[in-house]
Order: sequence, then C-alpha cells, then structure tokens
Amino acid sequence: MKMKLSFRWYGDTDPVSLKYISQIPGMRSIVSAVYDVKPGEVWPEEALKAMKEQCESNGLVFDVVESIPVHEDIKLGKPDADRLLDVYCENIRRCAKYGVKCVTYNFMPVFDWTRTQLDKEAKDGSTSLVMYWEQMKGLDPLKDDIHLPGLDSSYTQEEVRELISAYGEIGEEGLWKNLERFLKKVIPVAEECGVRMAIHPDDPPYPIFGLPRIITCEENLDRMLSIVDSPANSLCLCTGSLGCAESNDVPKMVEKYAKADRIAFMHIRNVKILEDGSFEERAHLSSCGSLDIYKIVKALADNDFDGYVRPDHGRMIWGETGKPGYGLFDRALGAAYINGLFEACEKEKESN
Ligand code: CS2
Ligand code: MN
Repeated sequence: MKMKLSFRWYGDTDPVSLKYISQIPGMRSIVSAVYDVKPGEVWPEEALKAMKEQCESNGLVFDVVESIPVHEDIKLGKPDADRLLDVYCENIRRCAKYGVKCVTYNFMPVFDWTRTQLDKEAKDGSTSLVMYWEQMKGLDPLKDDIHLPGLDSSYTQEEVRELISAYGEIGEEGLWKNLERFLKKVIPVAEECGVRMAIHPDDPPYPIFGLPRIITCEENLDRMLSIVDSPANSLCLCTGSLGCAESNDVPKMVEKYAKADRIAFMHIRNVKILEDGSFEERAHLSSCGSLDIYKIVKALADNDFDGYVRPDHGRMIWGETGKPGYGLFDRALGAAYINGLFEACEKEKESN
C-alpha cells in the first residue's frame, strides 16, 4: 500500500501502549507531540530524541507531529508575533532533525474542537463525542464548563473574555492576514528541512461563539493553499471535521486536493449530521454515518496518494476507558477498515 498508516499517541501518559499500537496490522507511523511545553516555547531536543527511540524500539516510525500549536498572539497579530514565529520555525527544524516529515497545526481561535458531550451513549452501549445545538444554545464560554479541549485550561475567565473580544475586533479578514504572515514565514523553513505543513480544518467548520473561523470550505481551502503555492503548504484533510457541514462535499474535496498533491495527512472518521445540524461521531463504516468513506478512499487510491492516514476519533467500546475519542479498540477497527478499503481500491485500479 502506498499510503502510510499512522496512529495518534499521547506519549507516556497515554493509556494505549506503543506495543499495542504496533500490533495493528499495517501500522507504520506514530503521530505525536511534545505535550509538556506551552505554546510559544521551544521543544527540548531530548524529548524528540526519546520519542523517536521509543517508537523505533517498538518497530514504529515517529514522523508525524500533531500539533505544534500556534500561539494566540500569532493568530491575533500581536507585537510579539515575530518572536513567536521564530520559535515556531525553530520547532519545525528540531522536529525535522529527528525524522519528522509532516507537521499538523490548526488556525482556530481560542478553542480547538467543540463538543457538548464526550460520552454520549448510543443504543449499543458504546459512547462517543457529540455536538447538540440543544445543549449548545444555552452555553456561554465565559461562564460554563464546556468541553473545549483546545482551550488551554490555564486561561482565566478574564483572559478568555479578552481573547474573544480581540478576535471580534480583527474578524475573519484579520485572521486571514495573520495566517498569511504565518505561512510566508513558516513554509520556506519547512521546505528547507523537508517537512510538509498540514493545516487541520476548523471543527466544526463554522463560527462558534461568534469567533471567526476560516479553514472551513473548499473556497477557503483554495484561498489558503494559494497563499504559498508549495507542497510544503498542504492540508490535513479531516473528513469528520469538514464533514459536519452538509455543504462540504468531502469525497469531491479529497479528489480535488489529492490530484493537486496538496494533502499531506488524512484524518479518516465518520460523523452523522442530524436534522437540526447537530452531529454525532460514529463508527468509521460508511453506513454508520453521513460520509461515504469508500468514495473518500477511492479518491485517494485513484490519485496514488502516498501521504499519511490515520483513523481519527473512535468510540469507546468493549468497556475501554481513557481519553475520549482516543481509545485503542475502535480506532484499531477503523485502521483495519481503512486498510481493507485501500487494498480493494488499489487492486481494482491495478487490474483496470
Ligand atoms: C482534532 C484536533 O483531529 C483531531 O483529533 O480533534 O484536536 C486536531 O488534533 C488539531 O486540531 C490539529 O491541530
Ligand atoms: Mn481530525
């Protein structure tokens, strides 16, 4: 198979072991990061070296980083953005030195993915992450405990309030301007050290709490890719994130960007969009959600995709406990399914 199968691992505190990950058929790469360093600080080389060695001793390759977080002051274009961009570039160089080929990041203001519940029980007793408008409506990020994993829990409410109003002032075009500045600085460095930068779409791909969101749809992905026209400026195409807006035709987007060689990393998972636009994370299988995963994989195989692929969030099944979305069992099932689809699509392509 041409694609490189990968799995996200949160380091030594992850209840899922590298040994178990290595037992998943076809597993190749580990997707990880240095987690105990704040955004805007340099990653210690010892941590990267240890990660590389640990993966190798389990027969795995550490060659994908998810994520090097982008400091809010870069996204807001604050006066210390230049210094923070230098730190960002230094982190890319350090990752490359220890074998990393792909660096994932996102440009979402304040919050990473947004859900209203992390353990919603389905009829079969499995649990998954969901976003229900019913639960969302009454929520106020300044007051309530919302599950916002991207929100640095060290922020005080006062700081969150200030951040939200600062983003309100710059708006979408201000965010675009700061993304442009980021890309023009970072992509040449990535090119120099053989790294592909992979931007993760906003999740969900529409404004939340009035914050601007720009990595949301085909038009905006085109705009982002054209800022620096280089394979080092690529996408982490997350099917589940783009797929929770009905207006996104995900298989078509995969086809288009795979053909143009602008996908460095694929996150494959399924979501079910409900009538009111709410969504539930589901098992990977096409028939379990709103996305046609077969069509998505076929678009990749037809275009000889040789980048990284990982099963994204899984449900909690078989009594497993752990980090919501990141258990072993359902992601391993996802990996097996992805392998099967790739094998079928690639063999079919060869025989034609
Ligand atoms: C997402 C994000 O793909 C995912 O698991 O839940 O947390 C993602 O890791 C970041 O947005 C990438 O920067
Ligand atoms: Mn994702």
